[in-house]
Amino acid sequence: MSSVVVVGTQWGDEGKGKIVDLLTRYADCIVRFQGGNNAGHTLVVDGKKFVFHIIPSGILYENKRCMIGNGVIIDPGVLLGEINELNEKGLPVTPERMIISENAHLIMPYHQSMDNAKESALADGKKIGTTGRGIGPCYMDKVGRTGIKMGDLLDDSLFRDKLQANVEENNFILTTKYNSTPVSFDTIYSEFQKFAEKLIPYIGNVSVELDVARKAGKNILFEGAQGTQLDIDHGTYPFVTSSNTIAGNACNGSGFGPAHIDSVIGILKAYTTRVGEGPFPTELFDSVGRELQAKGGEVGATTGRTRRCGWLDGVVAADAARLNGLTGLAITKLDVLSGQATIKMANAYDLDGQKVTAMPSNINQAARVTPVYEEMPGWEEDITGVRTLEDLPVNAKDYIKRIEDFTGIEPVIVSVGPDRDETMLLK
Ligand code: 2SA
Ligand code: GDP
Ligand code: MG
Repeated sequence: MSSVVVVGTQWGDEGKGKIVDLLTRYADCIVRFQGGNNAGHTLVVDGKKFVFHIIPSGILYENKRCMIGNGVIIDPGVLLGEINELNEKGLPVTPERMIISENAHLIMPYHQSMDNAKESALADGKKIGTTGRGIGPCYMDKVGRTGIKMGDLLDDSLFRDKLQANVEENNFILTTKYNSTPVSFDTIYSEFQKFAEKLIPYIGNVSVELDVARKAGKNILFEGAQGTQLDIDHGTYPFVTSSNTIAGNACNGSGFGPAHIDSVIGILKAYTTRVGEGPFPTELFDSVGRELQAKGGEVGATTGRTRRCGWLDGVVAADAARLNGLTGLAITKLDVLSGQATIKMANAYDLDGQKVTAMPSNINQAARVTPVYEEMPGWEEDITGVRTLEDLPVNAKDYIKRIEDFTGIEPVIVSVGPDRDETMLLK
């Protein structure tokens, strides 16, 4: 295995949590490199469900090192809540098991206030449909060089000064532009002193640790969050999240050199979902869409919002193959398609009478394209109990083959249920 990156190929919620959990058995270190607690990664082990927002999914295994890289943004209250919840379930999270980069930025209460104020102020059609977790404003401060880093918790006067300036600036905007409630310096300061006490033992240099691990021949697994079409540069901008979600950011977001990455696994849901606003060419508004939503349990793992559903989009999959340099595919939720008489996959878009084979970067064009579909016969059988490719119905096998031929990427995992065991490892 050595160094493997796992990314979502669509709009997130492809089943990354499940696949990362599965691959963790071969890994020594599991690294989150972008996003924050907007992510919701669900794992089911022996019928027990876990949802992680910040902590790498690998935490369920013993003797693994979980790492939160510099590219991640951290809401300390949420992180401590997640740590406590795991402790209560008898899965202790300790500094021996987890390290947090000193360079990871903190999501502050005013980031959440700004996220919600900005969204409320946008007209329908312009709203992004954010998770309301303060993601955009936190990354704005990071890029604007005013952000507060995890490591600043170790230096009280630095933390105090930065907080003072940020509270002043954010309160000005919150009150004058958005007519919203200001935040209190004193409340935040005292709350963060308590957070610091608990989190300081976890803070360290993730890049140095990764280097030592790599040189010692350890296997490293990078866990992406959200998906390729939500990438700040390459996604359906502005209906995206505020980080780079593609595989290249595994390096930037953790301090690991690109030449040391060995493979990139793209998680591809057998159909498509999107939560939040923005273009979704293969979206279904009919009973098939509703069936996929219900059967797939397509509800946001963080916000509980209903996910929009549609057919598999080959254009999106091909974009993901290129943007991430995919070396393998993990096809998930194939079981959800059982019972569909006909299955469709978009193999191109029609844009004003022209055929296009990549997502247009112009957002109005992306919203206007119509999918060009190819149709395949479906299968009736429940396939959740199937454990080898050979035992799948022939039409399900043909569907997998078609995805492979279209994307040029070999499937390495097929998932037929949420549980760790409901999986076929093909390699
Ligand atoms: P944000 O909050 O600024 O990152 O929102 C910007 C857009 O990114 C989308 N986004 C997501 N899409 C899918 N899954 C995500 N995680 C949760 C989940 C989402 C949930 O696992 O289900 O519970 O609603 C995620 N996080 C961000 C978001 O919907 C906006 O379109
Ligand atoms: P992530 O954000 O990519 O980790 O995905 P989420 O956890 O947000 O959403 C994926 C959902 O699908 C979760 O509820 C998983 O338990 C579930 N899931 C994952 N793989 C499969 C599968 O193969 N079949 C079915 N039916 N559910 C799956
Ligand atoms: Mg999710």
